[in-house]
Amino acid sequence: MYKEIKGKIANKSAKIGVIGLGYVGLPLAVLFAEQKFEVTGIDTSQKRVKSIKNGKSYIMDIPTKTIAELTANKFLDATVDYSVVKQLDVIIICVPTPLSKTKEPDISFIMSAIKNIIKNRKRGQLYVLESTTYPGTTEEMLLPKFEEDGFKKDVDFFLAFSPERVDPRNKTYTTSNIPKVVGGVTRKSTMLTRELYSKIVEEVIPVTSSKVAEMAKLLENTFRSVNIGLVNELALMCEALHIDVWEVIDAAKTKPFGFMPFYPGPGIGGHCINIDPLYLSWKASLHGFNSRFIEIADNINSSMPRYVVNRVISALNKKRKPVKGCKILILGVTYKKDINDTRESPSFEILRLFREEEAEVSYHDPYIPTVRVDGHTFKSLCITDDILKKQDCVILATDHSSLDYKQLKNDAKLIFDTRNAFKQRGIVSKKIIRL
Ligand code: SAJ
Repeated sequence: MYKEIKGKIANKSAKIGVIGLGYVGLPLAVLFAEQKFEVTGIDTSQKRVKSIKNGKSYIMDIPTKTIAELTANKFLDATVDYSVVKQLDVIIICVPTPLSKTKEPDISFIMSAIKNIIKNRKRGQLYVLESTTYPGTTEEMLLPKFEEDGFKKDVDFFLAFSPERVDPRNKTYTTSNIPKVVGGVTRKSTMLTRELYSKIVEEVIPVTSSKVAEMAKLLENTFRSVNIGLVNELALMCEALHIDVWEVIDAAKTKPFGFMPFYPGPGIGGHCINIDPLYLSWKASLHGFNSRFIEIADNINSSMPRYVVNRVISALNKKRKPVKGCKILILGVTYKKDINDTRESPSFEILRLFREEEAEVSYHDPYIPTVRVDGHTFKSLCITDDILKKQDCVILATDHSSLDYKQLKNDAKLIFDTRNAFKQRGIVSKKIIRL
């Protein structure tokens, strides 16, 4: 079986399935299809499947022209029907791994995909999990499932983990030039997975187990969460010490080695940095290990929305304006600039907190027409001089490049800048206060 599937990967006759056609799965499917593999995407969303079948892209980084060409040339197809699995040789799983309501790992999407694969599998297939998860998931949760009915690893199937490192909107680093770590449940599985990804990625890094590959990914994102937590705490410290934290960071980053700048902000959004570390701390806690850095960073980062609201309230107090009834405009509800992803965005918490304070709160985001917070639907306000002049405070929560920073500075009475976006553009004014 090993020689057979290795040969199919080598001559690109291997039929590839990608489960989960989101910002990770679709670019991956496209890359294999562009290398002339026959790729079938499997997704639970009829809408996504229909869009691909109609040659249309729904991912900002993939032009519709690419999808149209690949589907027309039959290198790319999509379906909601798992029965296609029996015709496939390689299946890559890129489904979400969120947190449950109690902030514990929720791998139900992975396990549901595995169940459907097993119902339709054939001998000799390679399975690769890309969804970010806690160390041990592949070996402890997936391997026993694939070994059911007497199937044997390295004989009847191959299994590996390879972390996704997609950074949406990043023009420099794309799926094909970001080094790819691969770790199998056996050496043969690692080698096979390395063969597979070498067809689409410039550099593939084999490691000795799926656990190492799972852990490497979590280190990458925990590193970010902890350092963002550190710099958020430094921002609070500098406020107390009357030191400009932004100038401190700019000075520190002149050190050409041994330092990497992170910046304070209104909190952490997205589906990676504030979730992945909690997958790690949860797993560690099962082994009696208390990951203090992860916990402290999560506490600090989660407290930033409240800190922003408190800073604005005290700025309004100085102008003898009680926050109740004040007009507050939040600029940006996506979790980072120039993207249309609002998942876990701290702006929602800021909106919620100002509603609690009975302020008249609204938002504007060029990418997001409406949002729902606490059952209330907000529509993105259209920015006019008049609207800006009526605000008691404008909060810059997401520094979208397309915002008109000069107009904001001219018309707003008070601006709270959580991203140092104005100073970065050479715009300084007494009415602009910074995190
Ligand atoms: N943030 C800060 N200060 C910083 C950096 C980020 O407050 O110095 C905030 C952002 O505003 C955002 C959140 O943290 O709300 C996450 O930002 P991020 O830049 O880490 O962006 P993500 O969540 O899209 O992280 C992804 C990750 N990619 C993958 O997991 C494959 C991460 O590993 C990348 O390093 C990151 O993109 C990136 O560098 O853009």
